[in-house]
This record gives sequence, C-alpha cells and structure tokens, in this order.
Amino acid sequence: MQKDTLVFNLIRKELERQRNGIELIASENFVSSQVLAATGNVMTNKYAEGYPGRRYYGGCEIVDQTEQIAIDRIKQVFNCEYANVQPHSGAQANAAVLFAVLKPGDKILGLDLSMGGHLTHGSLVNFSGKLYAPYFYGVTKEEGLVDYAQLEQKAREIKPKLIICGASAYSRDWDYARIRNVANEIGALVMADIAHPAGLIAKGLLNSPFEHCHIVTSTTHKTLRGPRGGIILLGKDFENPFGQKDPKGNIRMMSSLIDLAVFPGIQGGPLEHIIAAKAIAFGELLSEDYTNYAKQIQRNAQAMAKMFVQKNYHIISGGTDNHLMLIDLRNKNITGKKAQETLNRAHITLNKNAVPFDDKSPFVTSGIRIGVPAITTRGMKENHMETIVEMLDTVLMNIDDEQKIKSVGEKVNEFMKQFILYPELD
Ligand code: DSN
Repeated sequence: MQKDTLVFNLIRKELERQRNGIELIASENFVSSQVLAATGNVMTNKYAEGYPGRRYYGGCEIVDQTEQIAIDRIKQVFNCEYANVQPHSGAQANAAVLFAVLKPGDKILGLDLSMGGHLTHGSLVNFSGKLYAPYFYGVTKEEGLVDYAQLEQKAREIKPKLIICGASAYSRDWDYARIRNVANEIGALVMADIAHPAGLIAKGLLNSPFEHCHIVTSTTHKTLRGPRGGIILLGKDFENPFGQKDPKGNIRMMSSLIDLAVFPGIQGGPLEHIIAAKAIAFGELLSEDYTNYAKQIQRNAQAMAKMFVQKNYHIISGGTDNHLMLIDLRNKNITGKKAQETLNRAHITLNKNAVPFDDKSPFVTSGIRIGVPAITTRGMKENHMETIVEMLDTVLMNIDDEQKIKSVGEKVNEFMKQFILYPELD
C-alpha cells in the first residue's frame, strides 16, 4: 500500500500548529508521549465486546489485562468502587447513564447549555433533550453562580427522576451536598459530570462529588490529560432503585445496569487501543508529577484571571476556582465570534462562548472561554500568564489592525519555541 502522504502531511501540519500556538481551549490538553504512542497501537485491531473475563470473542486475554489495569487505576485515583472505562466519549458516558436509569419521556433537570451547561444534559438539539423531558436551572444574573435556590424550586415542582450537575463553562466549585439533599427529598438520582474539573477533583483541589452524587461521569482528555474518551464511576455501588432483576431474580446492582447500558446498550466493541492509553494516563494521574501539574493549573488560572480583571475584562463570577474562566466582552464591544477568529489569526486558540443571559446567538456570542490545562502541560507558570494576557489584550484592543495582529502572531510563535512539544516526532 502506498503511504498516504496527503493525510500524513496534514497530521504533520497539525503538529506544527499545536507546537507554535497558544492553546487556551479549556477542554483540550496535550497527552504525554507515552499516551500518544499508545493511541496508535495494534489493539485497534481487536474486537472485545463484553468486559474483562466475559467477552464474546476469543483472543481477549491480553486486552483483558490492559482494560483491568485501566479500571483498577481510575478506581484508585478517585477512591471509588466501580469504573467503566469503555465509553468512547463523554457524550457516550452520559448517554449510557441516561439509558441505564431513565425511560424515554422521563424528566431530567440539568444546567442550561446557555448558562454554561453541557450539550448532553438535556439540550433540545441533543439526544438527551429529544428522548427525555428536559428542564433546566441556571446561574444568578448578579453573581453568575449556580442558582441553587432555583434548582431546588424546580426540583420540587418538576420532580425529575435525575438531577444532573456539572458544566462546560463554569469557573466555580459545586455544592454537591445541597443538590443531594433536594434529590433525597423528591426521590431523584444525582449524576455529576466532572469532565472539566476531574483532574482537580482527583487531587482534592475541589469538592468531591463521590460522597453525594450517585453516579459520576467524565471525559478522559480534558484536565485528566488522557486520550479522547469517557468513563463512568460509582463512589459506592448500590441496588438499582427501579427493581430491575438479573436472570436469577436478584436485584441488579447499579454497576450491572451501567455495564449493560454501555455494552450492549449503546456501544459495540470497545476501543481497546484507547483503553490501553487510558490505562497509561490513569497511571500518570497517580504520580507526584501530576499532583504538581494540577496545583499549577489552579495557580495559573487564578493568576490569569487576576490580570484580566486588572485590564477591566468582565470575568463571570469575578474569578475562578478551577482551570477556566468565562469572559463577557460586551464592555469591550467585541463579539465572541470576532474575538475567536481574530485571535486565531495570531495563533491564540480559544472558543467563543455564550455568557449567561447572552443577547447574541450561539454562533456569535458575547464571550470567550479560556482554560489553562494545555498551556500548563506545556510548562507555563504564573509569570507566563502575564505574557499571554498582554498578547491577547493587544489583539482584542487592535481587533481591526491586521499589522498588529500579524506581529502578535509572530511573537506567539517565538514565545512558544521554549515549550518543547513531542520532540520524538522530529
Ligand atoms: N465540548 C466540550 C467542551 O468544550 O467543554 C464538552 O462539553
């Protein structure tokens, strides 16, 4: 077979783009070289429907071992009783949980997408809003904090079967205990989607949902710094409250319902090469290096937020507890779309984002979301945050000056040379 230079050249260009630019997309990161190497391995050839020790195909004795290592390590990371490492993504992890605990038409209550929520928490354009009956809580207009009073009021009024917490553009910690209290009152289950802050939770830098939330899901590629994928976790396994029984007539445990929901419920063969890469990444999470990394994320985010505030940028909620911040650009008279597109030309990558109570469409938006996990992986510290804020501000304050934008782009490329990425690929 002839080497496909067309596609390999594009992969090479993407490597150069990642090396030369400043990556501020809050949901992206750079995996370690060993995780990267493992994402392209021969386990991609293997069918392994089922779970370790109980597969529908022969020849699974080796992938059984990598999958079991991934399960054991992530359980150790979060000190939890159960893990399913097969979801192909965070969306699949959430789909499996909803499939396990709900029937079509059941009510769910999640954070509104336009207030910082996730697509799979009931958005009307997503399966979660089409198959189930979605209701939403938001954030307060004044402080931009989760409106727990509204959540409680809606929970009591609507009586959803599942309350979902977790966000994709929210910079503050969560009060999981308060959500569990109202869930207990109305007999609902609580699912926490910790895709964004998972790495900080793993290291005890943010509240842990495990004590209070029945089910926890996450992606593996954001702060957890693994390959793209999802996981489902239970702090403590429990008998399913719907009375579902196994063929012997015993009430199934929730872990069993979730396993069945992932496979054969919504997925077929697991991506065993990616599960091997997850196993390696989960091993890294247990290291001292990762602990230092997680602490640096928080320090960098706080340093960056402070500098933006000094330059009169309006950060929703006034600051950050985690790895990201959401900036409302209306006082600068710039849309999120224009900011994203212009910064992109200066090799600074981030995404436009709706801000709470936004008056612009999701394609335009009034804000930008900025995250520091990727630049922290590149080796940046608090002093580098100052340089980045300066460069970003120069672009935004000279948004129609192509010469200035080009010159910031050149500075970005020069600045990034000191942060070596994947030297083994040269
Ligand atoms: N789309 C992902 C994000 O960027 O946050 C998850 O919602």
